[in-house]
Amino acid sequence: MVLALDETDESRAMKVAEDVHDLVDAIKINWPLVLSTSPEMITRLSRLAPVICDFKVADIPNTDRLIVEQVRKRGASGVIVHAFTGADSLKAAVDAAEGMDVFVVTEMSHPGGQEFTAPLAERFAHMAVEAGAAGVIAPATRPERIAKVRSIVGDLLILSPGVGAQGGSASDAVSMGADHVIVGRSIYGAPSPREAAERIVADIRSVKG
Ligand code: NUP
Repeated sequence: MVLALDETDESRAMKVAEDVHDLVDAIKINWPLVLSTSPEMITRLSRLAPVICDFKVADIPNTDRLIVEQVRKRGASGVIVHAFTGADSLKAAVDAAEGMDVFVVTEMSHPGGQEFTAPLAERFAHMAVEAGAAGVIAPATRPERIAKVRSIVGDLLILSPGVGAQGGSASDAVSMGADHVIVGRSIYGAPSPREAAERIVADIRSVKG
């Protein structure tokens, strides 16, 4: 399970990370936390768990390269990028990542994800394979789409957001082929983040063994 730490209060964010770090496979951080604190958070959190920077990098190849290099220098283990910018941008991101994992967004989990990303999701999945990405992002809110993406990406990693607050279920996502679910508000917004994380881990174990 990947914790989406979109908490914007620095001390609360650190407290949640410290409380659950041994239960998670990675901590995913997005612009809200980086902008409310500093990029130094990437380095601090990476002492607790591998950090994935969900910056949805989507620019020309040179800018993608520059962003990915900085993410890597801060100590992240992964970065999330968009594919709609084209194969050249995606290749630049993968080349700049060196040992870091690049995850490519396929179909987004929110309702609006059906407008533009869903019709192109399979193409994005093929692009991820061709570019040599480590994995893709596919929606836990539409688990049947995870299965479709799995049929394209083979043994690439699939990370699935949309569990809990967006209505998806961790066990459904994993049954349909997700390697890891991404969970934010249902954990960091819970009265006991650790208990919430334990419930999700138990739900995943119920189907994964
Ligand atoms: O399609 C996506 N859906 C999504 O929710 C791609 C994402 N990267 N995310 C991110 O996952 C989103 O930005 C947030 O950080 C996390 C889900 O958080 P929550 O809905 O569990 O709070």
